[in-house]
Amino acid sequence: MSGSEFNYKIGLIAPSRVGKTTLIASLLNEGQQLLAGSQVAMRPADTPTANRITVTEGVIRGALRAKVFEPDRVHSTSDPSHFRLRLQPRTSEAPILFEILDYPGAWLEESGGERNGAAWEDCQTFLGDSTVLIIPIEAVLLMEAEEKYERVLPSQLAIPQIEQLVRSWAKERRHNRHEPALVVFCPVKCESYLSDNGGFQDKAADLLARVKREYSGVVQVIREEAPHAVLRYLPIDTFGCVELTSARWIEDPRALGGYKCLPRYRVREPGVIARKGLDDLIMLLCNQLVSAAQLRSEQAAAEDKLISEHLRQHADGSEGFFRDLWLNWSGQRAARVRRAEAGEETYRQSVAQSKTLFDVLSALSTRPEGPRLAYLG
Ligand SMILES: Nc1nc2c(ncn2[C@@H]2O[C@H](COP(=O)(O)OP(=O)(O)OP(=O)(O)O)[C@@H](O)[C@H]2O)c(=O)[nH]1
Ligand SMILES: [Mg+2]
Repeated sequence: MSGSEFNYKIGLIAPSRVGKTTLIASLLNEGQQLLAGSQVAMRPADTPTANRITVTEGVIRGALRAKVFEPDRVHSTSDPSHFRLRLQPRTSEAPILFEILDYPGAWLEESGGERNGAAWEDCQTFLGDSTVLIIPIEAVLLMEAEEKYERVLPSQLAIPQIEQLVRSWAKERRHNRHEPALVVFCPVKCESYLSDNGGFQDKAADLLARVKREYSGVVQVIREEAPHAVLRYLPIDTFGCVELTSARWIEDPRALGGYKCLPRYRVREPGVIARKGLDDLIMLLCNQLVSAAQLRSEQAAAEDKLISEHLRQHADGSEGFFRDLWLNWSGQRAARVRRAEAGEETYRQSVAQSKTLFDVLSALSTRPEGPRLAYLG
């Protein structure tokens, strides 16, 4: 936390090419749309964040211009970067900063590799500090792996690596039990499996069943280490306007498990992004993050109140006739009263801050939950 700004870290865990960068960049757009006309604004908190988001958006919009969407036209992330989004109530001095770390998913697969071990350590520290974990899941891989290819799933979904990271995260949450702890399992690229956003088939139940099956170990780890954590399931379309036309499996000795899935997509006319599920994600984040902020603010207010009461007692309390007399004569009593008044002012200010945060919470979390949201575990 810097100054009066609440800083909330959001951790993302997924291997390469799942859709982390796209998801983060989409959050700002969705947040702004959600907050349009309200007393709260969401903005990039710094120039690098603003630039990264506009560059990512430009690349995606460009890729969706074509009739056929080619995923490889969107490049992998090469360096870790912090996306910072500020949630700013128009009337308040107490904004909330969402900080999301984006990193090359390949680092998760190979623990940073030979050259990036230290930077990967930093990423892991960030993930451990995050109260919220988002686990984007490659829906196409999961849904298109028929029996013969199912054995590639644990390695290509990076389940053992995710379990390890989640275990460290859950241990941290166990230490900070009073804080909210949330994990959101988010299948992405599910445009062709759900029928509520232009898709032709409804495989929602199958998708959920497969996520439960493949991530059961991850869920178990969280249950063991941090039973108080809330586990949600939320499929997300960051594009919404593409359709899977085929998913071919080829033998590839470099691919984990020896086979690689090659999806092909058609762009649904007119190629305009139709996000789905991100509003629920923002609502979940705000609920959890702001209630954490509120808790912390209330704790601070309680501490300030205690100090102010202590100072007041110290200022007013009688310490015996001769000592009281001396306190008054020497001017120390007046100094104590001044300190007590300053303490009361700090207390009043922190209460006012809690109220502002509460306003933000109400603005964002009164939305009803969408039908895609489910509990997991
Ligand atoms: N069909 C579809 N493709 C998506 C979606 N989200 C992302 N993609 C595509 O999936 C590919 C990978 O997305 P990225 O956001 O770059 O993935 P990443 O997890 O950041 O990958 P690394 O940077 O390598 O870790 C890109 O071609 C994206 O355009 C989605 O919701 N639907
Ligand atoms: Mg990326």
